[in-house]
Amino acid sequence: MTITQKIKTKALSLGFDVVGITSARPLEKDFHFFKWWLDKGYAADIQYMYKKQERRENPHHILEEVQSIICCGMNYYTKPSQQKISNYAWGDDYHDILLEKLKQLSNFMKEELSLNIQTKEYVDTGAILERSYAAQAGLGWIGKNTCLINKEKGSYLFLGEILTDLTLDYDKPVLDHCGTCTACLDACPTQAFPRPGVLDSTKCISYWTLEYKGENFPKEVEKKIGNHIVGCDICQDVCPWNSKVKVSKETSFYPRKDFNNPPLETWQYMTESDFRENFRKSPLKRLKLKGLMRNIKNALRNQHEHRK
Ligand code: B12
Ligand code: SF4
Ligand code: SF4
Repeated sequence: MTITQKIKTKALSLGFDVVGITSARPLEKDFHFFKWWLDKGYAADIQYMYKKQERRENPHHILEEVQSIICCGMNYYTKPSQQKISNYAWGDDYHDILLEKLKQLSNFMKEELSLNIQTKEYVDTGAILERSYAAQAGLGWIGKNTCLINKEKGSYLFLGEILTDLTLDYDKPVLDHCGTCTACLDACPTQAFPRPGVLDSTKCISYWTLEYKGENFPKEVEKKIGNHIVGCDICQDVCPWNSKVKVSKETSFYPRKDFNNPPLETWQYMTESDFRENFRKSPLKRLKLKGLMRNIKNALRNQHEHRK
């Protein structure tokens, strides 16, 4: 087995569902697309998207000697989403779970393969074009809903990567399999896609419920959010490539008690200490009690108006 094969075999045995490797060279076209997207205002007021641009442009600004990016994906699908809390947020925080596995993979390379290498692991929060490198590494194609989709595993995949100064064998990108389908574009309740493959965060429910920091939603978006509390999965739920997706092997992603059908009427009276207790290790922690309450109250208001 080559070193590349040993690394990939280990990644799969650690619980990743897909793994591919690509050169760490800058992806100029993707970075230009990213800049265009920012200039159009499609990142809304997500502050971290405007920072550390040199790192997004060239991963050498993260790890000077970087040669390769090992891209890993992990299926997080647990059940059809209830449209209130998005699938990704039902269990433990994916950042911690994937990061731990990436660190184990780096240790394997250093200790068991005795490689004298540098590594830097990221899951979501690094200023790196994650979907672009994952697509270069052959993990899947970028769908019209902007998600990375794998032909066998669908798009409910979290992405994480290891930057390393080791040179490895590289994978090739795969073909686009969206074809003439437009299911995601048609199903988006807020028309958040100005065109296929472009998402305007200022219209996306995921942005409003997760990233927007204001105390109340602007009047014109309140209703559009409907009964969503955390994120939104609609443009993935309708994708035919997710119709046969298997449930994740990672049990820590499975829904916690109450998450399948959250008792909003009781949740709205949650105290700080209830919040800390209920959402320990959960991605909902990031919303803080204030953000969760804003979302719950809006969802309840919309539910009541809908019933009238
Ligand atoms: C900001 C952000 C958001 C924003 C904006 C989303 C967006 N589509 O850009 C908001 C808050 C809306 C969001 C929502 C969600 N997010 Co998010 N998000 C990010 C984050 C931090 C940055 C994404 C980004 O750079 N956007 C800018 C646009 C321009 O980039 P992009 O869509 O990724 O496209 C890149 C490539 O596809 C390529 N490309 C695309 N089109 C074109 C066209 C041309 C011509 C070229 C050359 C290149 C090119 O270049 C782009 C730049 O790299 C990434 C983590 C990361 N560090 O990358 C996670 C990430 C994209 N999010 C993720 C997830 C899971 C979600 C949600 C499902 C969460 C939820 N349930 O609510 C939704 C999905 C909504 C959707 N349809 O995308 C996953 C996606 C995994 C996957 N399989 O694709 C990521 C990768 C986090 C992770 N590590 O797992 N997210
Ligand atoms: S996550 Fe929801 S609101 Fe955002 S683009 Fe997809 S379907 Fe539209
Ligand atoms: S729903 Fe159709 S168009 Fe949208 S990402 Fe899936 S295959 Fe592509």
